[in-house]
Formats: sequence, C-alpha cells, structure tokens
Amino acid sequence: MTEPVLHARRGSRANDAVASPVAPQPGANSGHLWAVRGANLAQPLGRLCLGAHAVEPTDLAPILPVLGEPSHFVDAWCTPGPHAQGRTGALHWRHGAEWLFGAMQVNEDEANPQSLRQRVQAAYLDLFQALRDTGFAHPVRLWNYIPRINEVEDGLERYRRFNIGRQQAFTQAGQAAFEGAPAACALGTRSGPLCIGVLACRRPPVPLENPRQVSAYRYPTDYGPRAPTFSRAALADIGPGRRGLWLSGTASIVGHATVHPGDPRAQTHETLANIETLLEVAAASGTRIGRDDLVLNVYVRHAEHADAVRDVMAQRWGARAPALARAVFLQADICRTDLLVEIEGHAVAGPSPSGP
Ligand code: 3EB
Repeated sequence: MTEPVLHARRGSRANDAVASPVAPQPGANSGHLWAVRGANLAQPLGRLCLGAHAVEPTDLAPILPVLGEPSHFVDAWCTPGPHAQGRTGALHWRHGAEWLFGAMQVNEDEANPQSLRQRVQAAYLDLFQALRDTGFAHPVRLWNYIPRINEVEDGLERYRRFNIGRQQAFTQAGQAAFEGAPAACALGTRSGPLCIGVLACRRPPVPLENPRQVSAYRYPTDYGPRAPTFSRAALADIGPGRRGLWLSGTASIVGHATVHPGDPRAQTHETLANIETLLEVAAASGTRIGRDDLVLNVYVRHAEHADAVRDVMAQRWGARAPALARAVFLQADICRTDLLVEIEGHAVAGPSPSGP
C-alpha cells in the first residue's frame, strides 16, 4: 500500500501519537500528508493538544476546557520521515518532504496595550521567515488561540488588535492577505500565552470561499480597522489519490453580519448550513467530502450551551453521525461577542490511509 504524505490522528492521550503500528515508512511517497483522529502514530510533525500538555516544542497546547469525556485529545499531523526540525525566531517547526508544522507561544508586555498588535506582527513575521528559510512557502492552515480575545484595551478589542498585527505581517512578508489567504481559526483563551500553529506545504493549496458569506478579508471596518486574514477553507493534495480539506472557524454569520444573537440553537443551525455549503463548494471544485468525514472541534462560549449545540448537530446530521461522534467540544471565547458557537476542523477525501 502507498502511504499518505500527510495524515492527522486524533487520540485521547498526549502520547498517543508517539508510537504507531501504522507508522509511515521512511521514503514512502514522501510528499503525502494525512490527518487521522484517534490512533497511534510515529513521530508526528506536530500536534494540536486539547486539554493536554505540550510534549514537544511543535505541539500547540492552548489552555481550553474540554467539555465531556475524555478530558483530553491530540490531533497529530503526520508525514513520512526523515524529518528536519528547528526554530526560526519564536516558531518551532518540523517538516518532511512536503509538509511542515510549526507552533509558537507568544508572551505579551502586560504594561503596554500596544504589545498585542506588535507581538502578533513579530510572531507572524517569524513564521513567514521560517516558511521562506525552509522552502514551505504556502501556509495552508493557521490556528490562533488568543488570551482574553474580547477584552477591550485602550478602546480597541484585543481581537481587532490581533487582526491589525496579522494583516500587517502578511502584507509586509508578501503573503496573500486577501484572496488566497490560508484557512484559519481564532479562539479566545482565559489564560496562558498567545498560541499560534501552522501547517504549511511546498505547493499552494486551493482556497475556498462561502457564497453565503462575505469573504472575511473583505469585512467592512464595522468589525475592526483591519479585516481578518483567512479564507473559509483550503484544499490540498495530501497523498496518493487523497485531498485534505481544512475548514476555517465557521460561525453564525450570513453576509458579514452575525445572525441569531442570543440563540445557541439557531446559531448552530446557521453554522452547520455554512459548513454544508463549504462541502458543496469543495464538491463543485472536484473534491467530494461528506459530512461524515469531518473531524471537528466545536467551541462554545458558554459551557452550558454544549448540550444544545450537540442536540442540533444530532438533529441535523443524525444522532449517530460519525462527525458528531468524533467531535471534541471545548469552552472558548469567540471573536465576536455575539457569537456563541464556532466550529472548525478538517477532512480527508479518498482512500483511507489505514486501509488495505
Ligand atoms: C468569522 O467567520 C468568525 O480571525 O482567523 C473564524 C475563523 C473567525 C477565523 C480568524 C475568525 C478567524 O468571521 C470568526
């Protein structure tokens, strides 16, 4: 069997991704990438650790309460070796032949309200420097976990400060800040440093937009002086016959406006409608991914809304929907104060990496 170039495995122990019975063989189709949630894996490039501590410098471990059992998960991003690893500025990275994962933790200067924008800009400049130095020119997916995201500092919300620094860095580094921006999510933590993770490729992904929504990079200035820098989703080749889909954080937004403020059930329906639309857009571009293939992280602003969100997902997709069974629910702040739920994730189209 040909091994995928990249995969991601989701497991519930921090070291689930350390030893694997299906470890890719060195040299096998070294361009492939895959992502599988749930099993063991040899040396991953890096991990998103939810409710779990970082073990390696390329682990991204935001402090977020996991709602339900088990209390901790890891999504390990894996690609055949040999790997190279290093650090560029604040970014710790590891890469194979075609894929790179990087993670960083950024501390702020508590005394300086300008520090978030400045630190975000510097962090993203480090990240782009790392991508240039290693030859992984194309960020595919970014994960942003921002402490106290909705707090207002000196008259401007911290998410809006984050957006200024991020867009400045993209522009300064010559990265696509509008059409062609990577997929991303941005969630709020109550404590800990700013955590940024990146999955990058040697070849450019295909960005997707949602026809129900204004592109985030074209949001009017009602939502802040600089628009957020992300595409609604990204598609990329990840192995023989396989395509990866990365869904950006998706919420109850139609056009550029939040809809159903105060109503977690209606927000969940709208969010799922947005995700379903993105799957249709992917299908129209030639990548058929069903909702059963989705590996999702569900963030609720208020832990007590988790049951309602889960219930709406079950109503809409079926009580036994595989995407619901493997979804992880977390408590996080969301980048608009009127948003109660945000869902992000990934999926793989094509033959299963662990299949015969
Ligand atoms: C939205 O659609 C909801 O700033 O990187 C979703 C995904 C959101 C990514 C980001 C923000 C970001 O605008 C918020």
